Amino acid sequence: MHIARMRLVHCADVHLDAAFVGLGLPAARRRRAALRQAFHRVVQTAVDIGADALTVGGDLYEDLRSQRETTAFLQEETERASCPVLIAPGNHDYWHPGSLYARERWPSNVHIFSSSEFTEVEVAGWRIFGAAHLKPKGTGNLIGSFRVPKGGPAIALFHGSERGQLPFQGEGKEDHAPFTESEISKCGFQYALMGHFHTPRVTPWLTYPGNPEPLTFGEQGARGAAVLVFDDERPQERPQVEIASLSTFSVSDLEVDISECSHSDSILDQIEQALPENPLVACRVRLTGELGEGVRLNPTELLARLRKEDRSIDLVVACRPHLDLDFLRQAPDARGQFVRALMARPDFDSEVVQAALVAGLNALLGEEPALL
Ligand SMILES: [Mn+2]
Repeated sequence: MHIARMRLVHCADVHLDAAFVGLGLPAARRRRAALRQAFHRVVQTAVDIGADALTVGGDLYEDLRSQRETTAFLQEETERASCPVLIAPGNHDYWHPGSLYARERWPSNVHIFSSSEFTEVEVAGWRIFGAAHLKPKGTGNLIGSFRVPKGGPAIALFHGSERGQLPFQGEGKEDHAPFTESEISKCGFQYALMGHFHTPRVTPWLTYPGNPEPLTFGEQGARGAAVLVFDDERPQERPQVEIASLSTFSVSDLEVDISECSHSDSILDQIEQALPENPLVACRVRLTGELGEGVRLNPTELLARLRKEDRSIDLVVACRPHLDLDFLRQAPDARGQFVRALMARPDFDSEVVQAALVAGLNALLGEEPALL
């Protein structure tokens, strides 16, 4: 017998313990704390709405980086959900005998799928079928050859790349467990609860909730978990899906023109003025314009000064150096020879040759990697 409605909270790609490469240690630590807060809020959402289950579409944590504390945190939080918690491991938290999933004890309300074949769990009279990644890469199509056994409406829960969406999800997103949306109904599923793509996406057949807390720059827009309401009195109707915004940080891209800066301290001032006051906005600052004559710019030094406390800041140096090429090409040493060789190239104005010019001159002058 079915209970007419099923309410689920669905999240994925929390990436607990992520490295946050390039932000500096204090900021990265703060961001990892925010990942935990995000999952805490996901659980709280399930508690608040009295969800029938909390589903996790993989990449809950990062296997290679998982810390001992992560286990205790997850055990406590999943128990607190006080509803069934169904976890379908992904490529970052793939199930293997040494994984947290396999070697730790989990509260009795937690079900971790441990086979790459779909297996069934009943939730409030509904059938949820989950499958797991068993390796960090090279997982093939999990859904294609599966056929849902006869019975009531069935919902799939797994981590995978819907092929039609790859172009939307940015470059560098690996094709883990690829499948196409049309396979969902072909297998006999009514709907699929997904993980892997970090941009939230809701279609009539599937939901990618996205990561509940931004992991890299460019991940703009609301981040959180999906709240889904299924109604079996209208099985042909799609579930109602809402993305609840739960993140602590937001990410922002700023452009700062440093052409008017007359010394390195004024570059620092200029950036600081542009930064939002709210320290929970992570900023990627792109420096543009042309450096004034004699003004030195050392991005490493600048970042160290900008990252007061645990602020999440990154710098992209896209400004042109001030170079007196007429003077430099006449230098009677390796510098002159180097500049003349580059100037003779037909692609001298290209970005890559300009970057080589600056890097080469820095090297010849025995400077740290920095702009002149
Ligand atoms: Mn993934």
